[in-house]
Amino acid sequence: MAPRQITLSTSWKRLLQLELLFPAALLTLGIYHGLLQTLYRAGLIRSTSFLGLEYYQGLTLHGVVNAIVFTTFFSVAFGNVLVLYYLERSPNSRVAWASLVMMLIGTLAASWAILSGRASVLYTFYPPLRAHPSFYIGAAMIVVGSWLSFFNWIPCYLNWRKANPGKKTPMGIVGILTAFIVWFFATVPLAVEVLFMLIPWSMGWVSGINVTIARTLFWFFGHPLVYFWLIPAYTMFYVMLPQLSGGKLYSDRAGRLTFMLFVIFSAPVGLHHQFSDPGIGVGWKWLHSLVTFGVAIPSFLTAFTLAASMEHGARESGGRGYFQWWGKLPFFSSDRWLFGYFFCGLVLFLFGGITGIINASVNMNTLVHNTAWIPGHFHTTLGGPTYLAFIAMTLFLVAGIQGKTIAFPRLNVWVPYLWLGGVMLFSIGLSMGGLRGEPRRTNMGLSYVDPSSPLFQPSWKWTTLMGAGGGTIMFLSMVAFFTVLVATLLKKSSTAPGIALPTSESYHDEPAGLFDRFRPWILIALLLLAITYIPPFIQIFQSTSSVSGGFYPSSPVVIP
Ligand code: HAS
Repeated sequence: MAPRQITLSTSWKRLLQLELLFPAALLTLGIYHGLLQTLYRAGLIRSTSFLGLEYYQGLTLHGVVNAIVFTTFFSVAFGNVLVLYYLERSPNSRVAWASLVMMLIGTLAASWAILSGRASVLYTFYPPLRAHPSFYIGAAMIVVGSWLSFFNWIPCYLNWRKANPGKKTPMGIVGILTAFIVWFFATVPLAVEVLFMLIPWSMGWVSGINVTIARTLFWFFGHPLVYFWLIPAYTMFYVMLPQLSGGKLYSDRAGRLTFMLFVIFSAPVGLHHQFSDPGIGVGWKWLHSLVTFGVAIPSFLTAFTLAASMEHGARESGGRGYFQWWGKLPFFSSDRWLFGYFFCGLVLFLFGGITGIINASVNMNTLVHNTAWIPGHFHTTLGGPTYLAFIAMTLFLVAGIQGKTIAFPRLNVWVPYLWLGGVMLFSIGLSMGGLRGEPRRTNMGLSYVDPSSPLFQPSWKWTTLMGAGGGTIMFLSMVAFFTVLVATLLKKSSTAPGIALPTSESYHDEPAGLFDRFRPWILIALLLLAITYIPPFIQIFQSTSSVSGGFYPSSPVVIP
C-alpha cells in the first residue's frame, strides 16, 4: 500500500530544499578534501588542495563540513519533515526561517575563517589550537539556529499529545525529539566553552585558557554529538526499514526503549575521549568507560530488532530456511532503493560498533588513542549509518518535494555498495596502521612513507595505500551519488509533488507506557550527568590552573 502523501506550502518547499541542498553542495568540498587527505598521507600527491589550502586547513574543512555542518542542517530539515508528516502540524515557519538564516550566516562566518587560514583548528576546535573569533561565533550561530528549530517543534508535539490522549507518539517523532534532547544536553557545555572561554580568548580579552577545562567541556559535547548523528539514522531504520524489507518492525517497545536509553546514556561518557588527559582522576575515567558500555546497549538492541524485522519482511516475501531468506530482501530494488543505503550503513556499523567498544576499554584505548585507528572507527560509524542514511534521505526528500523520479536508478542502487567497499578498505587500512602506531591528524605527507625520508615507516606504506585506495573508491561512489542527485534536480517533474514516507507497522505492538514519555528519562539523565561530571570538574579546577596561549598548526601562520 503506497504511503500517505502530504503536500507542502511554497514556503516550506523552499525552506526544506535550502536546508537539504545547501549542505549537500558544501559536502562536495568536504568530500574532495577527504580524498586529498588519503592521497597526500600515502605520499601519492604533493599538494593537498586545488584551493591552495594546506594540510590542516583541508582537514578542518573536511571535518567541519562533513561532520558538523552537513549533519546539523540535515537533522533540522529531517525534523521539520517528520513534524509536518507525522504530527500533521506545521511548525512556525518564521521561526523555521530564522533558524535557517542563523545557521547559514554561522556557516559562512566559520567557512571564511577556515578558507582564509584563520581557523586550522580541526573539527574538534579545542585549545590550545586557536582560531579567529569568527569561527567560534559561526559555530555558536549554527548551534543556536538548530535550537530554534528544536524549540519550534515542541508546541506541535504538545498540541498533538493533547489532541490524541492515550495514542502512542509516532516513532518518527520519538526518534527526532530524542536526537534533539541529546543535542541540547551536548550543546549546553559547548556553549559555555565557546561563549565564556574561546571567544574571549580569541578576542584577546584574556591572555590564556585552561586547556583541560576547555577540552572537558568539548568532550562533554563531543560524544553525545555522535548520537545526535546516529539517532536520525536510527529513526529512519525503525520507521522505514521494516516496511522497505516487506515486513513489520519486530517490536515497537524495543524501538522506544532504544531511544530512551540514548536519552540517559549519550552524554555522561565524554571522558572516554580523555583517558590520557592529565588532571582527571582515573576513577572518573573508569566510570565514564563503564557508562560508555551502557550506551552501546541501545545499539545492540537495535541490531537484534532490525535483523528480526528484516527477517520478518523477507519471510513475508517468501523467504525460507535458516539463511536463504536473506535473498528475498530488496538489495538492488530501484523502487525501494533506500533499503540498500540503510543496509550498507548497518553493515558498516557492525564494525564501527566493535571498534567503538575497543575504544571504550581504558587499557585498549591507550593503544589506539590518537592513532589512525580512530578515523578507521569513525568512518564506519559517522561514515556508515549516518552518512548513507542522510544522503539517501536528502535525495529522497528533494525528489519528492519537486515531484521527480530518481535519475539513473540503476546507478543509484549501486552507490551504497560502492561506498561500503571503499569505507571497508579505508577503515581496515587506517585501523591496521593505527595498531602499528601510525598517527592521525599529522601532516604526514611524504615524510613517513617516503623511503628517502629519515622518518620513513615501512609498515605504514601499505596501510596508507589501503587508505588511499579506499578513499578513492569512496570518492567515486560520491561522484555517482551527486550525478544521480544533480540529474534528478534537472529532470522535469513527473509525479505529484509532496512527501510520502515509507512507514512500518509493528509486529509486536506493545503498549508504550513509560517508553512514550520523555520526562522520567530526562530526569535520570540529569542525575547521571551530575554524578559523572560534577566531581571530575571539581577535580580539574583544583588540579589545573595553568593557562595556555594560542597555537596555530598552519603554515604559513595567519594570526587571527
Ligand atoms: Fe565513537 C571516538 C566509542 C559510536 C563517532 N567516535 C569517535 C570519534 C568519532 C566517533 C567521530 O570510547 C573521534 C572523535 C575525535 O575526533 O577524536 N563510539 C564509541 C562507542 C560507540 C561509538 C562505544 N562513534 C560512535 C558513533 C559515531 C562515532 C555512532 C558517529 C556516528 N568513539 C568511542 C571512543 C572514542 C570514539 C571511546 C574515543 C577514542 C579516542 O581515544 O580518541 C557505541 O555507540 C557503538 C555501539 C554500536 C554497536 C554496533 C551495533 C550494530 C548495529 C548494526 C547491526 C547490523 C544489521 C544489518 C542489523 C554495539 C546496530 C546487517 C546485519 C548483518 C548480519 C550483515
